[in-house]
Amino acid sequence: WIELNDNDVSGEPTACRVCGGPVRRCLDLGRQPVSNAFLLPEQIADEAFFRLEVGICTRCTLVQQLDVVAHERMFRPDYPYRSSTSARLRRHFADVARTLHTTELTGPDDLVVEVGSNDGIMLRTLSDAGVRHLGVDPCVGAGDTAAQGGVRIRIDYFNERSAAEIRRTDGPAKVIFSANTISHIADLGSVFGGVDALLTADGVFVFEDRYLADIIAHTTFDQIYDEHVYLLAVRSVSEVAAVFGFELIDAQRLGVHGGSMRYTVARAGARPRTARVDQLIGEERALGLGDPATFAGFGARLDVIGKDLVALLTELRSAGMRVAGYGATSKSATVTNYCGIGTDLVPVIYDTTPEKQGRLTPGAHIPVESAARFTDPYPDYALLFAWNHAEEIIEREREFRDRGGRWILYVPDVHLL
Ligand code: JHZ
Ligand code: ZN
Repeated sequence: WIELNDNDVSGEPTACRVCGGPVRRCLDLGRQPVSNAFLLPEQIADEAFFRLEVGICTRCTLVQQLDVVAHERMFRPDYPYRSSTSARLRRHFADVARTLHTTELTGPDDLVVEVGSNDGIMLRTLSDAGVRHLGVDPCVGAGDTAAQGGVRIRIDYFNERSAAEIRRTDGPAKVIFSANTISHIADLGSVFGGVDALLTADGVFVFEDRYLADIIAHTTFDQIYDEHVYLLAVRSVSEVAAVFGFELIDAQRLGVHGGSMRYTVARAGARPRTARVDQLIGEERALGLGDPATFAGFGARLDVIGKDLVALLTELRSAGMRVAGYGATSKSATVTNYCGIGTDLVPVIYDTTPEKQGRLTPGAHIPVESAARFTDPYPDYALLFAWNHAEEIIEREREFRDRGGRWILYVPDVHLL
């Protein structure tokens, strides 16, 4: 498994993964596990850790991890995350599908390919509508669920090789879509190479990802974990696209995952660029998103959150209160491991995902139990790791609060609900 990278502690800038420019280190979140590697007790001895450090390229402004976990270790056949556990996301991706269908997939035989199709949350709607489609995802478990829902799946990584094969068998794609996957792929050259091999001359590559400006504004430091190799913004995506002969032609803000952006990319010069792109780049400049100093403030704020959270949990334990976690998110790996929160402070985390239940969380080794057991009996306090689904979860579990329970949230600061 992975070792901390000891030869990489000199503080010297390393080269940007995309443009080769100098990378300034700006944040160190310490020793972290593979965020979706939920463990059986006998697997603890073999657990892997890496150093989670983030830097910013002073040339193209791309925010990137310094050490990257190999994708085969992250996106394994038994990768447990399932997009469809959230009703809000099911609605969101049904809307995405309908929009793509009416705006881009207008020809009778147009093909759409999704990179990282997970359990088919988006393609299901297009499949039902009879649109020619293919989901590409290396995770067998999620892919099987998608296939059972009528979605055509290729269990594979998306890159030049797989894209060229798809083009041979299915022809070019009018749309290549992806949600919360592009930032997970360290080799962006392989992604754009794949898009180049597969996309029609006037097609679009549309992808969604958490937005750096929202991460900074709300201090959602837990969005930084192994899978999020890049924290994308409009300026950096625009630069990255240009490196590979593409152009960012539109960007649209989205509310999901605590604030995201939908990027629309086309071959350079193939489509007009909307005014929104330059407008957003101007706003990012005003926010200092390309400036390493912005991250110093972010680091200071996240340390306050961490200290406040541990202080609150320690106080509740001393007072004999029962505390439980809710939502065994990938994000929770960063929170628990950075703050040193283990079973002494949070003895259990409830979660609806069967693939995570009966296992231990990475690094912190907190047992995950079925969300059905949350009521049995209710804890006094519930730490909401799935804060991005707060509305949905608090509504479903409203009896918890009715009976005097309180939710603990830690973004944008530690507070009770
Ligand atoms: P959620 C994952 O992040 C990983 P995570 C990945 N890197 C990424 O970018 C995003 O998704 C898209 C549970 N839950 O969505 C289910 C309940 O128990 O915040 C999940 O385990 N009850 C690809 O893992 C977790 O919470 C509920 O009612 O941070 C939510 O995970 C709901 C709605 C969820 O993503
Ligand atoms: Zn760069």
